[in-house]
Amino acid sequence: MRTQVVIIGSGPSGLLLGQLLTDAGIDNVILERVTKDYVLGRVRAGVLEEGMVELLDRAGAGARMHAEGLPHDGISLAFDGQDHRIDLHALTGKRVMVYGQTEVTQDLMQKREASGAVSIYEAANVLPHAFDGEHPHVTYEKDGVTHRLDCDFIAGCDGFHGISRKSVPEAALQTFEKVYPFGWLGILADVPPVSHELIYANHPRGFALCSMRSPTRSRYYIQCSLDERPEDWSDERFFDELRARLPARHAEAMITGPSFEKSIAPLRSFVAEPMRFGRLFLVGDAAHIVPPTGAKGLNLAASDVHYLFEGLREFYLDRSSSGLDAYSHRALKRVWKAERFSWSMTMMLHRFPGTGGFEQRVQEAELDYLVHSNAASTALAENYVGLPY
Ligand code: RFL
Ligand code: PHB
Repeated sequence: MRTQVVIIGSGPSGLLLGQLLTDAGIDNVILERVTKDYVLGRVRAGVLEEGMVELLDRAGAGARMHAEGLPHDGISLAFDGQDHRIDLHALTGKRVMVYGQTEVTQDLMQKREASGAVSIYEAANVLPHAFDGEHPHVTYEKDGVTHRLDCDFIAGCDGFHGISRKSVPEAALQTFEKVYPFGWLGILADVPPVSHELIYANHPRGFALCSMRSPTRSRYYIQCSLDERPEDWSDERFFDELRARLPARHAEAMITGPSFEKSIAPLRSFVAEPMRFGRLFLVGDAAHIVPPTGAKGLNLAASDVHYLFEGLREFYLDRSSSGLDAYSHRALKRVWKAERFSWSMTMMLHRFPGTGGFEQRVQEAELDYLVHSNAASTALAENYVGLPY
């Protein structure tokens, strides 16, 4: 079998790239290791930048997001028992959209199905080959039979643990990594959110985040140590700890209820350079990871897709390789700015085990400066709503 672009991974990166290519008349096949339901069951990001909203519209997958998503004009930083609102819209003229990654994935899957483009789920042992030459191919197993897909290009959209990055010779890859000494324990519960905007809280007991998926569904997180287990956290214990980390007026107003998802995510910063090896391109989490504090993971995947799609479109429609040649450099420039922002939000909002009094005072000074300086608030807002592509 032959196609123009093989996409490894049916997460948001792979699906968005696939849809843009299909709409441009560029043939592509998606190979996914697990089932569709498994992909849809993963609860992850919730905040979309305007750039991503525009890309979903361009892919024709934005209708439900506009109907059901929640546009937000601001966020709150809570510390010292007080809320401090950052007016994203007043400071930048932009807003963010709160709409779950699960919904984005579902909308893109539906669109792909309607377009008739091929996705192969439960494809085992997916392996990219010969991508350093002109004629790459990908092999995979389905129902015990080995298949070969010849193609022009391979897009590695297979996340941090995928095979694409691992297939690149080690000497060709430079990696940068920072692992943080804590995780986030997150829950989903069908209770109204405590506030209609997100609250990022820095408290002596640790960081907390109040987010949401809809006016009746809340997504809450608390910083936890890496040896915690979700099963040791009853809903009651979770909500007690969350309330203890919030300003009194939120703690008192919080409506609690049974959670239906509870998990711990470790926090990591990671970048692999470059993002292109011959005819293999790394996209999204396959190339980089950010801690979730800046809400950037999914949005970076979208900007990578934008740069790669433009490169492929130019290659097929304008017969020019310049966009593909520029892909790694263009994507990495934006990736590193989001890495910096996510790292700085993480450092500013969490309590670090073993931190001395000096670092603690510096953190307090930074928060105080941030909310009282128009310049500093604007810098945060500009990064939070997303830097231009
Ligand atoms: P994904 O979503 O990981 O999708 C990759 C897909 O590739 C498949 N795959 C393979 N397919 C074929 N062969 C193989 N060998 C394969 N190996 C893997 C996988 O099954 C999967 O379907 O990557 P993508 O598309 O680049 O999208 C990136 C985003 O998912 C990611 O940046 C965000 O979800 C990160 N992230 C968060 N970002 C935020 O902005 N806010 C959050 O709150 C947030 N929470 C999270 C997160 C990521 C998490 N991970 C990675 C464990 C919470 C978690 C737990
Ligand atoms: C979420 O809603 O899951 C969410 C929102 C903002 C973040 C991280 C996660 O910074």
